[in-house]
Amino acid sequence: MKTPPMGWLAWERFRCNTDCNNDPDNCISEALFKTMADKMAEDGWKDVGYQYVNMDDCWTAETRDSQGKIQPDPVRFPNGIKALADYVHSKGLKLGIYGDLGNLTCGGYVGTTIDKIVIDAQTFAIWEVDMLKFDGCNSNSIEKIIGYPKMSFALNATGRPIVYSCSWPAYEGGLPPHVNYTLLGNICNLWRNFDDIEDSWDKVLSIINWFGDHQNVLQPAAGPGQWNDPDMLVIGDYGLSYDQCKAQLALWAILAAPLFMSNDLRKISNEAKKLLQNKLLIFINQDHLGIQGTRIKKEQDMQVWKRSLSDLHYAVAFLNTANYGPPTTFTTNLFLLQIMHCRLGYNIYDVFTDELVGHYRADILSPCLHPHHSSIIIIIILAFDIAHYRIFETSQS
Ligand code: A2G
Repeated sequence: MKTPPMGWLAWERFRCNTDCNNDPDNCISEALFKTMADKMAEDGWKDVGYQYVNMDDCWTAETRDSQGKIQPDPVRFPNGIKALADYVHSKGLKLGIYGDLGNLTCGGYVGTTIDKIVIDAQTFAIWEVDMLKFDGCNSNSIEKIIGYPKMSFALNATGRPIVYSCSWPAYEGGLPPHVNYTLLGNICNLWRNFDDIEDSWDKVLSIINWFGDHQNVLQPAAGPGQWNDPDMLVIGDYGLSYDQCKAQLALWAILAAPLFMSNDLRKISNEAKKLLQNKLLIFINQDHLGIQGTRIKKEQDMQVWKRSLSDLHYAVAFLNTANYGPPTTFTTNLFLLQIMHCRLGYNIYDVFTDELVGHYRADILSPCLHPHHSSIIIIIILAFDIAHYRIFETSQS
C-alpha cells in the first residue's frame, strides 16, 4: 500500500440488499461483484488505477460451518468466495472481503470473535482474497485492543499479502488518547477515522471539516503503507451535484485518501465517470511521497487545501462551502499559499479542465467558485530542471 488503494466498495450504494428474488440485479451476491469486476475491466477503471472490487457486510450464511469456518450465503454465493476471487483475478483485479470484530456484523451477520480471528484469516487467505475491511460493531474497547492487532498478525502469518483496513478508530472517536495512530500505522494499511459517509453533501462536508479540524493529529499518521480513510466516494450516485462531486474528489486527492467508489458502474453517467477517471486527480492522489495535504486557510465559507507532491509540484484546492449566493472570487497568491518562490516561475494547471492555465511570475491567483464548489489546481514550480515538468506530462498521456 505504498500509495492509497483504489477500487470499488459495495456498501454505500448497495447496502444490505439481500433480496435476490425481487431485486436480482442489485442484491449482494456473486453476480453483483462479477458484474462490477467486468465493468472495472471493460470501462477504463482498471486502466486508470482502480483495482480492488470489495465486498462489504451481509455476505455470510446464517451460521459458521460444522468446523467453525465462516461461509458465504449459499444461495447468493453458490460458487463460494474462492471462485469469485478467481474470477476477479482473471480480470486483472483484486478482491476485498469484509469481517467484523464481534459476534455479529453491523448488519447482524456472522462476525469474528477473538477466538475466531486466526481461522478467519486463514480462510480468507485460502480463498485468495486480497484485502480485508475489519469492522468493529458488537465488540467493546478492550476486545478491540486485543482483536485488531491479533488480526494483523494472523493475516501476516498466512503468508498471503492481504491489505488490512481497520475500522477501529471510527469506534473510538477517531482521536487520541482513545486512538493510538502510531500503533495503527504499525498494524493496519488504512483505517476509517470518522463517521460513515452518506450520499449527501452535508455528510461529505462534515467529513471534510472533521479532517481539517483534526489535521494536526491525522496528517502525521498517514504516509506510504498507512492511510487515513475518510470513507467511500459517492460520486455517480444520487445525492451530490456536479460541483459537489468535484469537491469530494478534490479533497480526497489532497487528503491522500483511499479512492473506493460506491456507485453502480452499470449506470454511471459519463459526467461522473469522467470525473472519477480524471488522470490528474489520480496523479495527485497517488503521489508517491504520500504526504497528506492540509487545510491552510478557512475564512468564512472559503477553504484552501494544499498538498505537497513530489518533484516540486503542489496541489491546491479552493473550496466554497456556502449553501447559496453568487459565485465568489477568491484572491490569493503563492506566498499566502506558502509555496516558495522560484525565479523561473510557475506553471498552473486546472485539474478539472485538464488545462495549463498559464505560466506565472506575478503571483496573483483568483479562482472563481460557485457555492458548494471546489476548484483544484496543481501548481508546478519550474525549478532548475525542466525535466520534472516533462515527466508530469508523460504521465498524463
Ligand atoms: O458497517 C459499519 O457502519 C461500517 N463503518 C460501514 O462502512 C459499513 O461497512 C457498515 C456495514 O454494516 C465502519 O467501518 C466505520
